Amino acid sequence: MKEEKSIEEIKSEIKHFPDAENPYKLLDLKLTPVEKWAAGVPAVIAAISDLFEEKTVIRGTRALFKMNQFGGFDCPSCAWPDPDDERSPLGEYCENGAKALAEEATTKRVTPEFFAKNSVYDLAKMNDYQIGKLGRLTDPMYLPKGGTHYQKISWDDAFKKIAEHLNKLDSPNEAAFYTSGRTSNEASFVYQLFAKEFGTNNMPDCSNMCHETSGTALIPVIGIGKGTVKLEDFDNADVVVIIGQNPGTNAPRMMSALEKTKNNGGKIIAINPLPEAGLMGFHNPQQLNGVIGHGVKLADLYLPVKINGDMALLKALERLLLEMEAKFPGQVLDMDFISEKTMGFEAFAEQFENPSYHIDALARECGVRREDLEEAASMLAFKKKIIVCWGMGLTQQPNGVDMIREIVNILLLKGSIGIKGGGVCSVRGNSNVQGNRTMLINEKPTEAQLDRLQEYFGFQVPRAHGYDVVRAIKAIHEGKIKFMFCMGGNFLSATPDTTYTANAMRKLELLVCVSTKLNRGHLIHGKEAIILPTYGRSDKDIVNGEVQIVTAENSMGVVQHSKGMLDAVSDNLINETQIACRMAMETLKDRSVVDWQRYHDSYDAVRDDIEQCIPGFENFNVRVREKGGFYLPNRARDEQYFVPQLGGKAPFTLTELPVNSLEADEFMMATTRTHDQFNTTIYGLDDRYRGIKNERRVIFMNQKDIDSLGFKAGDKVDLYNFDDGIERVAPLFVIVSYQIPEKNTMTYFPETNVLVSVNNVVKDSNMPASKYVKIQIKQHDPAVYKKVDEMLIQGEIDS
Ligand SMILES: Nc1nc2c(c(=O)[nH]1)N[C@H]1C(S)=C(S)[C@@H](COP(=O)(O)OP(=O)(O)OC[C@H]3O[C@@H](n4cnc5c(=O)[nH]c(N)nc54)[C@H](O)[C@@H]3O)O[C@H]1N2
Ligand SMILES: Nc1nc2c(c(=O)[nH]1)N[C@H]1C(S)=C(S)[C@@H](COP(=O)(O)OP(=O)(O)OC[C@H]3O[C@@H](n4cnc5c(=O)[nH]c(N)nc54)[C@H](O)[C@@H]3O)O[C@H]1N2
Ligand SMILES: [Mo]
Repeated sequence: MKEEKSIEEIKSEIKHFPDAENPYKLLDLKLTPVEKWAAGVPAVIAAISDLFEEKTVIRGTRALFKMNQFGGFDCPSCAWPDPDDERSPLGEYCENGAKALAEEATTKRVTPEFFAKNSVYDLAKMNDYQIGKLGRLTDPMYLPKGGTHYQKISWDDAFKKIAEHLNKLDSPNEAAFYTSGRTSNEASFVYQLFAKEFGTNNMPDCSNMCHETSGTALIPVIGIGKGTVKLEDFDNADVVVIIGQNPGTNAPRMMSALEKTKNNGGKIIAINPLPEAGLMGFHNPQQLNGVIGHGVKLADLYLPVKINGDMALLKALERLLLEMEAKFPGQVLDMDFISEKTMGFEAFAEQFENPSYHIDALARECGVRREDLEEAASMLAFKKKIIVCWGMGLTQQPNGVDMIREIVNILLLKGSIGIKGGGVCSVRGNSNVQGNRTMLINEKPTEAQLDRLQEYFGFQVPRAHGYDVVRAIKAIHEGKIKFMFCMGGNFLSATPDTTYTANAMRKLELLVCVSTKLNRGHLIHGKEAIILPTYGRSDKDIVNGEVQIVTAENSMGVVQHSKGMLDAVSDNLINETQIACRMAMETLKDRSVVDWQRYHDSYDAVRDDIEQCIPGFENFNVRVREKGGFYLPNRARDEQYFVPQLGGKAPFTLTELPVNSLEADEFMMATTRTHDQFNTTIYGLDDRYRGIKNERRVIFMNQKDIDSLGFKAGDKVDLYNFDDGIERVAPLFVIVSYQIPEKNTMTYFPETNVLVSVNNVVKDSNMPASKYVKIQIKQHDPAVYKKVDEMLIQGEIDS
């Protein structure tokens, strides 16, 4: 296999290598019809052709059939659950799962020879798409102070350097330990235990950008920070509401669940500024009628809400439900449930005396016609089995916590939580992000959790809360964090305010990234940097000669095992659990009271101790080997027992309507995902369902706004944000005319993260509000490049 490629060779292989003079040169955008159906034949073809491109056909297809099967491995893509009982013989995978697998199963390799040939400076000129296509990392690499090239380092020496850096810090709180959401339960548990024994709760994680808002919202109102439905509830639901989520792209297997809802007579309401293909219709690729038939129409009602208009919309629905209850007493609201299981109903109902809560005012505010709001309310009025699903469209709004509590208010009115066919469904993102939290990866663990660890292990656990993602970025800037360890992820590209964050990362004394593939986060680095290569979910993870199982928790609280089956691309990889153990042993040495070697040698040993420290894992090693795994306890779901401090009741929450004002020249921008990416991993350059081919630097706009600015579709523009009085610019985007509410725009992340101020955060959860960014749109001016932070493209500049 030829591996030592030069940049020149890569250039010739990868289409559209950026031009150093004009780094943002546009590709050749083609518009195709916007699709009204998700999945189906093109999906399967696209999936398979992706595997071909990666030259991993046999490896890939063999693996594809093991993915999400009993005894197989868990798809590394999203966190949507697998059916508890039957698994499709055609494979429980989707187009995007196949793409994720193709990225991971690639046999292309990024070797020490490759790093010797290509400087960090040159590599950083590539974009995320190109970097991702280089292949899997094969060996630990080290970038010395002032170095231009990453060099091979032995694992022993890498751990020595890490330990040296950690031990010379003035305080353990000068270190931060980030986690992305793919890390297994076993690795997560060991990793957080090390951070705590080292002495810090600085554990920012991708939840801080994803569903932190959901947890923050739910714990005080239903007593648990997770959803309350099981997959089978979708079979029984009367109505499923999907708000701020794009299932066709980001949780494609959810489409099969929605299809069952429809087949059983349930209805779907979709609330989204964009009429996403996956909300409108579905062809099931795993059923013959899906392949050749007409598919299923999904949304019975589509409400084109304005960005951040959801609160007004939810309040309108509540007001209408209260009015209907007055007309049909006892038939619309569940008064028994309200009186027995909730608190604060009177104050809740009274708020609707506020004149700004008049239906016409609320309709104007959310941008949805009054008739449509009335239709939505009447679809809910006489039904009880209601599921509300949400995603980033709500959690990444400044008032996301309030909006999710407003959803709970509606479900409390209807008595719909903790019943068959009803409940809350926060659709998680990364495949084990929920499990990471269950394993105590959290910058603010509860006292009870810490007490239990302290009691079991006998060391003094740190009690002070640590930094979340946004606070960590600021702390790095201020010199309060000097060492950062990233267990997976792409911290630089995933986080907001890219220029600001990049400048922070350069100040770190040491940045360590445990990764499967090279990404931008390795190239905008600290004064020293280390890359540690590891296994992906589909790889065989061999310890003491045996292929191991690891466990993960899906979006519905099911813990299942996963067993990789592909031969690793290099024999110099180490699994994440062993990496954490070796870091712990080398750093803490005799200071430690934990038997790290025991964990290092056996995942079963880790699971035994998880069982001792975390509720719900009784008999873990036995139960996890059972077909389909097991559900973690969830009293809200199973017993309608909500907040313990309130005697198990759930309180109604009084929230406020946000004030959404824009200046005449301002537009609201939400950042979203294409159908061809997994977060910062860019599989391809299309967004097929939205009709975009071969370009990511596009901005979706309403035709009226395009006209009022004097532009035409296809015009080139630069995007600006001026939060906190700082000019932020994302150069060279192409205007696409789209069905989107006026004054609203949509772009793709990570390209527009540069426009999201680090101070633009969600109240209470402190997540970046990356779906609520005020921008100005100006005609493209080539002089803009002078304003762009060239360091992002051109490598290190001393700070
Ligand atoms: N293939 C694939 N799968 C993935 C991922 C991926 O990148 N690729 N990422 C994974 C991760 S980590 C996550 S968190 C999930 C994310 O999955 P989603 O939550 O679906 O994420 P997004 O694509 O960011 O955007 C969701 C939707 O919010 C809508 N939206 C934007 N603003 C508003 C608003 O103000 N109100 C409403 N009602 N809607 C709004 C957008 O139009 C979009 O349809 O997917 C997971 N699965
Ligand atoms: N503007 C804007 N920003 C956003 C979002 C948005 O909607 N808009 N979404 C946010 C959300 S929801 C999330 S979850 C974050 C995601 O933030 P992250 O989780 O940090 O980012 P990913 O892109 O998922 O991480 C990809 C990298 O993980 C590594 N990797 C993949 N598999 C493995 C593995 O098994 N082990 C290890 N160790 N490494 C692995 C690879 O090197 C790959 O390059 O981004 C957030 N950022
Ligand atoms: Mo996420």
